[in-house]
This record gives sequence, structure tokens and C-alpha cells, in this order.
Amino acid sequence: MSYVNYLEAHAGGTELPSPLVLPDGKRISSAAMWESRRRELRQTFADFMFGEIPPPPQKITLELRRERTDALDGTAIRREIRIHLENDGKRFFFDMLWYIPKNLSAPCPAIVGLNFPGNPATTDDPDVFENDPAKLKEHALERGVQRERWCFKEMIARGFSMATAARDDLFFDGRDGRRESVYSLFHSPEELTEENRSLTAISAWAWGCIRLREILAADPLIDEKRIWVHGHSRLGKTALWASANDEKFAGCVSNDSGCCGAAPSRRNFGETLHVITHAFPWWFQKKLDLYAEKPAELPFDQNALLALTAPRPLLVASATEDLWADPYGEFLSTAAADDVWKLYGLGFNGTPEFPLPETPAFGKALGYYLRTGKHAVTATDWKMVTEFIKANS
Ligand code: GTR
Repeated sequence: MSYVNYLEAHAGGTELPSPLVLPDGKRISSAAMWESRRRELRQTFADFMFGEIPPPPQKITLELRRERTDALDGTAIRREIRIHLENDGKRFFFDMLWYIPKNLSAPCPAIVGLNFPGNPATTDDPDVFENDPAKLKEHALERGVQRERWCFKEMIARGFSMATAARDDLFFDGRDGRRESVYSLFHSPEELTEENRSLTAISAWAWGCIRLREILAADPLIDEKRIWVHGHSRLGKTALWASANDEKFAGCVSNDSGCCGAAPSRRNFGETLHVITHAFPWWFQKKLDLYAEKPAELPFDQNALLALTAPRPLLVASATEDLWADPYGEFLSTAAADDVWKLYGLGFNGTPEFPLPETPAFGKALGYYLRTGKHAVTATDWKMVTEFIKANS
């Protein structure tokens, strides 16, 4: 199949395998049983889709390059930190931009996530350091152009600390990205070839999210139990995978994560496994290619990836015009992950219906909403995220 389908009548794949059903057909019926099933499923996702997230390096040194206490019109502390990492004598670094609300009376919650075009593009602050030119090869955008994707000022006003780093700092988003990626801390240059598909970009990026969480968690201004991971699109796939692997994330927000994120692989709607494995082979394990034409033979679907965050809170967000990411499919997977939250007495009240735009379907610790508009992160998204997090903390 190389055409793209946007007709619901041709989409199929509305029945997704339940993460609660074991390969031998037995059904999980308790939270205790889910714990071991969860480990098994995580491993299956690593083997078939995302590879393993590399370990923490032996040594991390934080270089505070600059701290301002009057950022975002005097509402925030801003820290720009270069994170130096060392492993077996090999070195690597990446840059973090971190905002913290001022005058806190108690440690605050935080949201971490990666950005696409580099830290200066995420903020209105005119003086944020440029990303290292050797790392950010072709995606650098003008300062502030993606400020709405982050809404730092608004989120600071709502009491959240926010931290981000550029995906290309960790793994340049292209075929030969592996060579200068975080994997260079753990592998010899000969192993960092285009063919070595077990070392995926998504796991490298998820590794970066986990490092950001650890750094925030070590700071007394931050409540280490309330650090969320957020991601948009390919970085939404990344956020889901980071949350699946690091249970210290308080919860996860998947924004328009689409194919191999929240959207079911079994549906033929918008982007498919065929398309994604051909366009972005460095994101995934080679094994996924085997299923490009037969997604129904995968031993899981993306509702199981969502379930790997349970019982922690998960919000899945879609946009009406983002058909490439299959908004209805993202809803179907969310609804088909609900059984796992139910094991913990959480989830939706009854069976959720596909909601109208701007009408959140929020259950306990599991939520979905559809925003009017395009593939993006907007101020409306951040309002929904705030509402969901506040209801689930
Ligand atoms: C698209 C890709 C999607 C999505 C998106 C993005 O080109 O096909 O899977 O991840 O990029 O990251 O913006």
C-alpha cells in the first residue's frame, strides 16, 4: 500500500488487541498481574519498535552557563545549562533551557520535553544561547518562532517549571544521525552506522528526556514526584516511550504523536507503518520493517504503548486537521487502553465516546481531547494540559 487513505470507511483496524490478553489467550485480571505483563510488553516494544534506551552515563557534570532571575518579564528564573556526559572516557554534551517560577512557597511541578528547532526558537527571551552549531545542522529557526509550542510564560504563571533541549543535540534527525549521537558514549564509531538500526533516534531522544527529569528532580525548587514528560509528534512518540521506561515520570502528555505514537498501526488512515518505516528508518528497529505491509501481525498495537504509562496519568491530544496523525485512531487507542487503568480503579467512567473538539474526555488519570486546528502545540493545548495535570496531581 503506498497511497494514503483518509476515508474512515476504508480505515479498518477499529478492533485493537487488548494489552490485558496474554499470548496464550489468558486475560490479566489484577494490577499485580499487570506489573509482569507490563515488563513483557515494554520489552516487546523495545524489540519490535524503539530499541532500548541507553543507560545513564558514568558521569554527568552540569555547567551553569548563565542564570537570570528576571526572565519572562520578571516572572521566572532562567537557567541555561550545558550537560556534560562521560562514559568510558568518551564525552558528549547537550544544552538545556530551564524556567522556574519565582517566589515559590513550595516545590513546584515541572514539565520536560524536547524541541525541534533548538532552544532559542522556543522562547520570547531574546538572549538565549544559540545551540552549538556543530549539533544543530539544518533545523535552526528564528528566535521565538515556536514560542507558542511552549507557552513558557503562561505555564510559569500557572506554577509549572519547564525544561527543554533540542532533539538534534541528542541524535541528529537524519539517516547518519547515529554517528554523533548520545550512542557515541556507549559504542565505538564502527558501531554507529546507518545500518545499526537497534540504536534508534527515539530511544536516544527518550534518554534525553530522562536526563532532564533527573536534573530537575535533584533541585529543591522542583517537586520530584510531579515531573511530567510532554512531546509533540515524533517527540510525542518519544515522550510515550520515555514514560514507558522511566516510571519516575509523574505522567505523560502525547500531543499529535500519530503513527507509532498514539495512533493504531492496524488502521489504514493517514500515516501508516509502510510510510513511516520508509521515511524515517532511523527512528525504529529494523524488525518493524517486517510489519510494514502487515501491521495486523504485530503482537501489540499502540494502545499497549499508552498502557505502559498506567496507572500514572496520561493525556492524549489530537487536532481536527491533523489527519496524518489519525485523530480518531488516537482516540480509539486511548479508549482501548482504558482497561489497564480500570485495574487500578481509574480510567473513564463507562465507555468514552469520541468527543467534540474542545470538549475534553477526561477520566481518572486517562484523558483525551481534540483541538480544532492543525498539527501543532497551541495555547489551547497548554490550557488542556494544565487542566488535566491539575485534576490528576
Ligand atoms: C511527520 C511524520 C510523523 C510525525 C511528524 C512530526 O513527517 O510522518 O510521524 O512524527 O513528522 O514529527 O512532526
